[in-house]
Formats: sequence, C-alpha cells, structure tokens
Amino acid sequence: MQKGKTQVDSSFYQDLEEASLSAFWKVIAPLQKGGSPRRGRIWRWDQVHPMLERAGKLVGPDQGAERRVLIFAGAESSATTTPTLTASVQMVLPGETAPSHRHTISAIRFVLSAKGAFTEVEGERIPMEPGDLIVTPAWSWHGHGNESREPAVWLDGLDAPLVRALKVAFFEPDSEEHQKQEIPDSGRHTATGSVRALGAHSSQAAFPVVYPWSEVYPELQHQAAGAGDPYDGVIVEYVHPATGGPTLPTLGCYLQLLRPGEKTRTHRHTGSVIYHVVRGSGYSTLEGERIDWQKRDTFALPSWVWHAHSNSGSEEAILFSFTEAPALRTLGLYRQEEKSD
Ligand code: GTQ
Repeated sequence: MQKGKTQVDSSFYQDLEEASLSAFWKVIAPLQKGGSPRRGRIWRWDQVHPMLERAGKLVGPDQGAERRVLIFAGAESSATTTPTLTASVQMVLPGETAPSHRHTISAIRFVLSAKGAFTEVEGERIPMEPGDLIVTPAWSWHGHGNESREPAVWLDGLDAPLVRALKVAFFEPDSEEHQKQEIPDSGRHTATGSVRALGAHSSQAAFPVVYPWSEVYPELQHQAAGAGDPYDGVIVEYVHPATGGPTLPTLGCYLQLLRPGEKTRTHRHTGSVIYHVVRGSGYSTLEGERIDWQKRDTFALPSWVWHAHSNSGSEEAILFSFTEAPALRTLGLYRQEEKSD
C-alpha cells in the first residue's frame, strides 16, 4: 500500500455495507467535528407564563395528560432542553391531582409558587413552599395535588435524555396493586437536607430528600459574607444527606448569589447547566454571546461552553441551577478549563 491519501474502490464500500460493517475513517471525522451545540438559550417568563395559563384552560393532569408540563425545548428535540437534561414548568390548579407514577428518570422540583399544594413521594405528602427543592430519585413513586385556592407552579428538572440514551428508561403508572401494598414502616420516607431518622434508609442512598428554602437561603446569605468563588460568585450545593455527595448520582443542584455589580470570571466545563433566575436581574455571557435575564427566566448552558455571570441590578441576584456533572464525574468525564483574561 502506498503512503498518502487512501484510494478505495467504491465497490469496497458497497460490500462493507452488505456485511453490516462501516469504515472507521469514513464515519468518525464528522463525529469528531460535531460535538455539542455551542449556543445558549433563554426562555423568558413573560412568554412562558401566558402559555402555561393557556395550557391550564386546555388540558389537565386528570384528563389524560398525566402532567400539565411545558418543556423548555432545546435545539436537538422538542422533548429535551440540552442533549442530557430536560427542564420544564408544571402547573397544578386548585382541586387537581396529578396521578402517582414512577420512572427510572430522576426528577428535581424547584417550587416557584404554591400555597397549600403538595407532592406525594413514596406515599408521603410533602407541602410545597416557594423556593423549596424536592428530589424524587429514580424509581420513587410520586404524584401531585393542590388543595389551595391558588395555582401551584414549579420548575421540573430531569435526567431524561441521559437515561433514555443509556436505554434504561422504565415507567410504571400507579395501580390498585401498588395502592394496596403496605408501606414498610411508619416513619418518614423523606429526609430533609440536614437530618434523617436514625437507622432509616440504611440499605439505599436513593431516598427522597427535601431542601426547604427556609434552611437553604439563610446558609447562602451566610456564605455571602465571604469571598465567594471567582467563577460562580457565592454558591452552595444541595448535598445528599446520606452521602455528603451530589443531590443525585446524575444531577447536581446549586443555589448561587451574585452581589450587586458582581461579575464572575470566565470558565468552561463538561456538563450542561440549566439556570433559573429566582431573584434579581443580570446577564450571562455564553461563548461570547450576552444573554440578559431577570426573575423567573430560565436559560440553558450547553456543555463545554465558555461562560460568566454578571449582576447588573442593584439588588442581589439569585440563580438556582442543575447539571448532569455528577454523572460525568463518576464516569471520569468531568473536565474544566479557566480562561486567562
Ligand atoms: O411530575 O412526575 O416535567 O413524570 C416530566 C415528567 C414532570 C412529574 C415532568 C414527569 C413529571
């Protein structure tokens, strides 16, 4: 064989195809160039909220829709926000219930507005308060209800695209059989972020956890007296109470605060991030593109995109975020790089 460019007869490729084989040198180059999307996206609350209200008049969770959920649709598909994460908003109106089910997809819920609404996880009613984070790990039963006079609205975060890509997505609706099953003990099945019943959940770390805003926010403010992180400002991680590790094996959740005028340095890392603006206003620069945001907007940062955040307002800016980075760390695929500017 001669050195230099490969000269291959076209009948070779036809015969390869018939043998269900493919030539590495033909298929791999586009994949190496491809990579992940480079542009950030933002969903503004002044556009999202009216659509949610309209959905409220058209479909209901107890009319066959299962959940009244609007997905923040990313560039790749209408069912995913980034290639690995799904973020969406859910609304449960007074008197409604969203039926219980379970799936191997894990979910986190960050409550936007609720007064007297609840989510029921593993048979336990968890009241929802604005700013609470409620975690339903893979395969835990969960349904929702609202016995108040006000709509309950929250942000859902799921590892759905990741779980589907791994071909391990399973789903089970509630059944009479499950309803009849006795819950094994009379204790709580849900832990708060800081304490749990002694001896509970000893066999598995994947139990539902609640992180009340009333506990997390004071801690964030406490941290704000310190220097903060150059790339993230003042930031706290929602740690799993049993492991001290990430919120879930696949999802890490964070709450961060940018002080008025604070501007972070630029870095990039593997793992996409969904940000939700809890309070304040500012902008983020994603791969050089400025995205302005304000309260209740949600924006997505693709994996390996340069980014920095700024608080351009006169009050504190607070961002809630979640990422699949814990899964990448486990797999040895987490990597970050700082920009020298
Ligand atoms: O509340 O159980 O956003 O099953 C997507 C799928 C929420 C939920 C979503 C779900 C749920």
